[in-house]
Amino acid sequence: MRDAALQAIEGAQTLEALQAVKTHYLGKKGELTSQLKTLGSLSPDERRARGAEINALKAELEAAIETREAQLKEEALQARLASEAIDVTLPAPAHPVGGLHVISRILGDLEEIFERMGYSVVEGPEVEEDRFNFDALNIPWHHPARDMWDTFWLEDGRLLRTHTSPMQVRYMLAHEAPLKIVVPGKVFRYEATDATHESMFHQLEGLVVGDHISMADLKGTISEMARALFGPKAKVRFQPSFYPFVEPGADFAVWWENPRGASKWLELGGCGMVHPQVFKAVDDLREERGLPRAYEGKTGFAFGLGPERIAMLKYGIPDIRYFYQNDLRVLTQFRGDL
Ligand code: FA5
Repeated sequence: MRDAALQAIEGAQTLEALQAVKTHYLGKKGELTSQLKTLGSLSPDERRARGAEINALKAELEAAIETREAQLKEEALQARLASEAIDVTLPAPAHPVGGLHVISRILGDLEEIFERMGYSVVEGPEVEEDRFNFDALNIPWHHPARDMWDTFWLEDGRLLRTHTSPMQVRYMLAHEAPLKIVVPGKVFRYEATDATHESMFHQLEGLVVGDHISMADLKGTISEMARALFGPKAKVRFQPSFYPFVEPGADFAVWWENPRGASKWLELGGCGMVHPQVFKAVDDLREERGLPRAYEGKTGFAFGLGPERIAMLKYGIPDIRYFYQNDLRVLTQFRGDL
């Protein structure tokens, strides 16, 4: 029995198999246990001798089981370690990468175009004061032109700027001519949205002031921008229009050579020669602050355009509302390079 038992212990390949062997020999009804039970029928001398023999065998089997059990546990541990090992040389799973919003990219392109022409890029506040958004731009409170810009008013009398033009005033308050700036930023209008109108959108304002700035400079600048944006064949059209802060005023459109479909004029923005009333308002505000009047006799031009309109045309996006619904299926198509 000893040899068979030791062989069975050695041969057990799993802890469960070893437990079965243990039960077979040492369990309550096991082979060895049942031999112990027969001792009672032997004479005292025989019982002692046989008892000692059986107990020695029991101890030997128990020791062998313990050893085998330790071996099997070690093997199981090694197997688990091997299977759970982390291969640090494997490439990490790819994480989705973010990108710039298509409007940020268009504004970035525009800034670059104007920086190449010597302009500075400056930004202004989105919460604005009435006098900068309207009054100083020759739009007093009773002026019907206020209806051109439906306004979100705040409880404290301030407002969400309806255009980037108030930065014309703010910048001239703090700086003297000559100056050349563009102002990218968000603007807000309290109006119903449709496929071409949002209540929050962006503008890029431009302002150039100096001694002999003319309408020809304005036209040349807008044409240059159009060529940089849409290629050397881009054409620009100016049509008379009214804005209280310019005289004369115009709207400008760019001819869009669409490689995939119908070409058309894109109404991009408003522009004109800075109104003398604006220079006067700026000088009055400067005087109020103890600064010298600086804009008498100066001339300048200004323009304001909508980058959403550029993006819609350039990428064939049919509805302006797609830009701000945060739908990744739309946005990731225009992510481009980081
Ligand atoms: C203005 O806001 C003037 N401040 C522009 C200006 C600046 C004129 C300097 C003269 C001198 P207007 O409201 O037309 O003008 O808006 C200018 C451009 O912003 C439009 O041509 C259009 O491209 C864009 N825009 C206007 N309203 C919306 C709107 N609701 N949603 C999207 N884009 C708009």
